[in-house]
Amino acid sequence: MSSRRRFLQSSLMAAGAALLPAARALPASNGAKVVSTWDFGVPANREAWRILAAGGNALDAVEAGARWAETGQCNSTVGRCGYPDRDGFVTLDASIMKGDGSCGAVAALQDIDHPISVARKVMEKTPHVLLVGDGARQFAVAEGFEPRELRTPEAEKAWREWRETSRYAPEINAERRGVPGNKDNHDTIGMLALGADGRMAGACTTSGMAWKMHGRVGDSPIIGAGLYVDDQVGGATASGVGEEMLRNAASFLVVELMRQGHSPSDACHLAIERVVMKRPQASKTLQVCFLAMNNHGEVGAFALHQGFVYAVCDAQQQDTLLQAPAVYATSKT
Ligand code: SD4
Repeated sequence: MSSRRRFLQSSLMAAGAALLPAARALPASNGAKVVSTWDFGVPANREAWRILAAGGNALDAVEAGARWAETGQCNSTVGRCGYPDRDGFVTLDASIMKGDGSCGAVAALQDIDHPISVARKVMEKTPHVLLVGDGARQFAVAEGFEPRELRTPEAEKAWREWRETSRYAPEINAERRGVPGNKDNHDTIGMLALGADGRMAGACTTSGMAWKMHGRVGDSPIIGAGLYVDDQVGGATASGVGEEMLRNAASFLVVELMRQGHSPSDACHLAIERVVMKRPQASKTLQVCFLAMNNHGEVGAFALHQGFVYAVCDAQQQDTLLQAPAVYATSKT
């Protein structure tokens, strides 16, 4: 089947299809909204919504949602339980950004299970935007974060199994496709929130690509790649193989496309087309996903390959999970 036909088919199949109905509705309150990547975005959004529904701000909301993803679940792609790099180290990346341009991030952080909160401290307490490696860890400890072992027995077992082949080949939506022994090697949480005051914030946190080279940093802690927010326009976040987002300054690109008048959905679609245009062959085997929300609370998403889902929560709808349209209907070509 031609790529074009696959694209049309998947767009028709996937566009806006609600996978889960709204479970319950809170009293319409304040125009606040939170969105996040993947299915674990549903419980993460609930944490963020608790804050927004009580009139709290978008920054506190995204930090709370991301913190839930980091420790409230045991997931091989975010925070505690994250899969290690090829040398066996769990190294975490995270960024946080307010719509006024304030931002903070950490990369290749070890032994600290809430990188998103360390990123917030970088934003609030240092003159810098990004701290990495040992320096990030030292800063976290000085700020009162308790170091702990992040590598779980399950992650260690998966790593030992992986070492039998030591093959680095990110699978598209691996867990969802039931690929044996290749669980969830990319599923970052990216979250965007709009507060009742019209201010926005975003957070992005991940253990990065499983089995990456030691020292590899992905898009998630890089402002403009894995996350970008501007109160004047809206925000965008990304998931998937971070090298593609880095090459394209992708989240910034999505926000700038919205600034030019594109809807969040069109902006994500155009950014995906840019990824394809840059590396047409690689695009057939990698997953890249964008999620955007403008400052009116309109939401859109687009992925290279079908299977990217995102969660939406506001006063009218909680626990809503939507499937993003994609260029390729199948995860393998
Ligand atoms: C990275 N973008 O480190 C992250 C991984 C990810 O879905 O998003 N996985 O490249």
